[in-house]
Parts: sequence; C-alpha cells; structure tokens
Amino acid sequence: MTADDRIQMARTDDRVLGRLLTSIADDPFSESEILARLFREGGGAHTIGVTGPPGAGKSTLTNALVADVLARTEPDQRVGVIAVDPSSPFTGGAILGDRIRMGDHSGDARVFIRSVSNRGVLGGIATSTPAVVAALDGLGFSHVLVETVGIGQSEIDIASTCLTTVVVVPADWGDSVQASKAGFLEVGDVFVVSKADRPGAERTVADLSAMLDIVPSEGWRAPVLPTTALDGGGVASVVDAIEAHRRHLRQSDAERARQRSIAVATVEAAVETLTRRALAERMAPDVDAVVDRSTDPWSVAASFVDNR
Ligand SMILES: Nc1nc2c(ncn2[C@@H]2O[C@H](COP(=O)(O)OP(=O)(O)OP(=O)(O)O)[C@@H](O)[C@H]2O)c(=O)[nH]1
Ligand SMILES: [Mg+2]
Repeated sequence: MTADDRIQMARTDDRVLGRLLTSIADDPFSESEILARLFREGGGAHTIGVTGPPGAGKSTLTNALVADVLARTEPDQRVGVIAVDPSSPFTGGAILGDRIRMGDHSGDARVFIRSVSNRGVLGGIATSTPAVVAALDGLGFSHVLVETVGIGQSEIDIASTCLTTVVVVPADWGDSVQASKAGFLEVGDVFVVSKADRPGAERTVADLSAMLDIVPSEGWRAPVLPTTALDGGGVASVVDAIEAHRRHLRQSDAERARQRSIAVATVEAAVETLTRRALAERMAPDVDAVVDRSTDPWSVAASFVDNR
C-alpha cells in the first residue's frame, strides 16, 4: 500500500488512524514518508496544550473544552485529543481513568482520542508527541488538544508543541509561590483556576493575576479564568480566550515566533530520538569493554564525540 493510500484510509477509518498514530508514537521514523506528506499539508489546526499539576482537573476540562469547541465548529471538522500518559502506552489504569473522564466523547465520530506514553521522558510530553500532533494536523483536524502530565518543573515542552498553552491550577492549590518556581507563568497563554466550586478559588485567581502582572506579556495578557468543568461552568470563557489567543497570534508577529519554537522543538525531539538510537548501537561493544575494565567510560565517551 502506498503512503497516499494509507493517508486516505486514515482519513476515513479511525481504526487505521489509531494504528498509524501508534506506529508514529512508537517510532516517527518508521512512518517518515507519511509524516513528510502530512507535515506539508499541515499548519491549519489550532493546537492547544492543557497542562498543570497532577489531579488539577486537566482531563475534566479537556472534555468540557472539546464539547464547547465542537458546538462552535462546522459539522465536518474534527477534534483530536492526545493524552500524554505517564505510564504504559495505550492500555493500563491511568489511561482508563482518562478514557472514563473523557468518556463523554468516546462515541462521537467528530472526536478522536489517543493516549501516548511519555516513556519516562521528563518534560511532560513524549519525544514523539510533536509527530503525533503534526499527523493529526496534516490529516485536517481543526483542533488538536494535548493533555500533558503535569510534573512540576517541566511543563515547558508543551508550550513549544502547541500554539496555545492552557495552564490549569486547582482552586485549592494554596502555595502560589510554587507557580512561579514551576515556570508555569511563562508558558501559560490562558490560565484556568479549576474546581472553582471549592474554597480558595477567588484568592487563587487574584494571586495568579497579581503574579502575571510582573511577567513580560508582549502584547498578550494571559487571562485567569475560574471553571467548574464538572458542570461546564466557565468553560465557554476559556474557549473564548483560546480563540482570542489564536487571533492575537494571527494578527501579530507572534505566530511566526511560536511556529518557529514549535519547529525547533520538533526537530530537537527527532534528533534526540535518532541520536539515542545511534548511540545505543555504537556503544554496545564498548560497554562490554568498560564492564571488563579494559577501558573506561570517559575514554569511550570522548571517542564518540571526537570521532577518533
Ligand atoms: N469539585 C470539583 N472537582 C473537579 C472539577 N473538575 C475536576 N474535578 C475532580 O478532580 C479530580 C481530578 O480530575 P482530572 O480531570 O482527572 O484531573 P487531571 O489533571 O486530568 O489528573 P491527572 O491526569 O491524573 O493529572 C477528579 O476526581 C475530578 O472529578 C471541578 O470543577 N470541581
Ligand atoms: Mg488527566
């Protein structure tokens, strides 16, 4: 089957699409011909990262965002959701949890939900996530939402994978100082204070807004919006803000800059994949020599880099 045939089938059959994305998530280079084609056709999707600390309500919010986005888009447009899961790929408890919370849309033909493993890579997203996002973009999805595991220090990656980054902070997340430490403030284009039905929401909104006052904004002031995503409360305002951010990007030089950082991150991720693979292959014989102590790790490392 040619690459074009497979692309055509992936457009019309979600099982084919699912298998293609599994293959891409596993190893983007195994699908390089398809990715090359899809990438050239892409660029039309609004890619939206949803990040925040564990249990912040990211999946619940993502589910509600999808419902609102679907209500606003043409019937022939599709929304993709990628949940980057900290544990095993495609099966396992945590993913099941996400499936259940996103269950509202599991039977909706306009929604495609896929979990990818982050394979223990720090940074909140897997190295193959940019490739999966690019594939859905190239296949014509109008919106691609990426929910990332929030792991404290390293939400930065998601900001260089998506056009708009939504940072979710729970209402009762008392220690707001952590926010600046975690680098949340710099990456967020839209801030959501989730679980606003709980005590502390107003204070968290105020604290975040005050902190954002001192972050350089370059023409876009990130709004701080309370939600109770369980019942849909505040979700429309979040989608309004996400759309406003997209318009802001379009109307300023910021879009090119954003796309540039996405390009850099995507190339870097691909280089990392290839480099690790090549290194593992080249290293194997020398590792035995290190174990035998007939050479040492530093001499081996130097021999690679100097190419002696
Ligand atoms: N009270 C209240 N609880 C909420 C709200 N939104 C989410 N929750 C609850 O918070 C818990 C975590 O929600 P998730 O959406 O799974 O959070 P998450 O950030 O995706 O979690 P991980 O992916 O495991 O990091 C669940 O028990 C939700 O029911 C809300 O608006 N109000
Ligand atoms: Mg989740």
